[in-house]
Amino acid sequence: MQFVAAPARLSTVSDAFEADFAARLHWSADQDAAIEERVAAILADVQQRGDAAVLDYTRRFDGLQADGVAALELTQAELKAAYDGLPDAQRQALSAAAARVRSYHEAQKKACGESWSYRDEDGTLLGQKVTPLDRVGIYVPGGKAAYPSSVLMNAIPAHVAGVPEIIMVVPTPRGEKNPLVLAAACVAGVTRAFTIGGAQAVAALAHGTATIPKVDKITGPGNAYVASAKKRVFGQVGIDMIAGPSEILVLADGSTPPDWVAMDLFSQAEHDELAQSILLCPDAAYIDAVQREIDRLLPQMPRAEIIARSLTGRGALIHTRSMEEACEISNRIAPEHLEVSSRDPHKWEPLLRHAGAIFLGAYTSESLGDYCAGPNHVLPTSGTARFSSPLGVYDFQKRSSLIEVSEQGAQALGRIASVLAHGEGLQGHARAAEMRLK
Ligand code: HSO
Ligand code: ZN
Repeated sequence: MQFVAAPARLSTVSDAFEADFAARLHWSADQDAAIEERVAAILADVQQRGDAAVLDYTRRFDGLQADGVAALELTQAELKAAYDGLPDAQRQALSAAAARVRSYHEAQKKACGESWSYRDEDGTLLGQKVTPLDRVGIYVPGGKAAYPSSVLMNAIPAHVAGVPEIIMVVPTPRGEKNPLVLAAACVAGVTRAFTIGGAQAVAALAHGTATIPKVDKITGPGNAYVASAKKRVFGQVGIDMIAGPSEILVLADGSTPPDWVAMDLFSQAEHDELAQSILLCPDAAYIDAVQREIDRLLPQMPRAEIIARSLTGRGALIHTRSMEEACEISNRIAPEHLEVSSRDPHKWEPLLRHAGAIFLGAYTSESLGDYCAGPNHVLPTSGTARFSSPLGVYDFQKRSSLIEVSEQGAQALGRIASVLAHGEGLQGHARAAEMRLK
């Protein structure tokens, strides 16, 4: 079967550019009313019947029979055995990736995850106390999107944050376990793991059952059912983000071998036919060269069909007037992954404001970031990098303000508070402040 990957060819000088650009970029995760209804029913059922409901859905959706939910728990010994049983190359790669992801998140914790305080001139102490969450749930998809790397990217920052209990759930259709996923759970410091999934697993984590502990926050990717369930339990528990299809934007000055760039575009396109791969470049001949490499390389790809659909449906090769203009357009898109494939990436980086992760220079393939560079691969998608950040240690921590007012401080603050409290008509507030005045 021959597939054709024909990303749209756009040019900023064309009158049609704005319209073409908007049409390519537009995408909405349509809320499927049937899914919403089914998820609502599952959540209610699990909340009411607990373990019994979880067992029923696991039997029905995953074809997995068990006497009780306890039988669906994976023991630490089983996780360790999966790790020990991996082929050497996989075990070493997993450990090396985990070590780098851990170091990165430790640095992140040092830089922005520590408590701080100061005393003002009255001797009043003010500060912020940072504490880890008590217990978090990590959702790991099963089946075709079972990524061991995502186990690392969710569990390691939680572990580094100091979360004492990390509960992993992973659907395991017909009981077929993915050894790399179990091994990743072992390396990443997962505390308990259950072979359950779908909306029923999200419900169990959010509300707790006799067997599944109730958590404070649920992170991790999932299908439409999982996404809908996470949205619904938000408020009851925290959630990370609702991830859309993967995206890559390559900003190229024409100095990188075009087959490297073509393969980088494939790397995200192969995730999903709704994934988005975009090239921005001021050199028209280079864009032609990348398209030629796309045509040449596609037939070699096992996932050629998905790549072809993704590139043809949502991909774009955009000719710009300059690199500066390419940077502006990139900011408008706010991609999940942004590769600056340039001889001089540091010249352009200051112009780039919105992106989940920025990969500088020809050697920094986005795929290295997906597995082992160190930074998190759970990133804002669908333009949400305009206002949100990669998953990090900070997602598994919270902050409490600390205030210790000195006797002297109470005099100055008491007068201010008293005036404002009277202004709000709140006598109790005013008098509490005034009682401390000398
Ligand atoms: N690129 C994905 C993460 C991933 N890639 C996992 C390979 N495995 C996030 O957008
Ligand atoms: Zn990827």
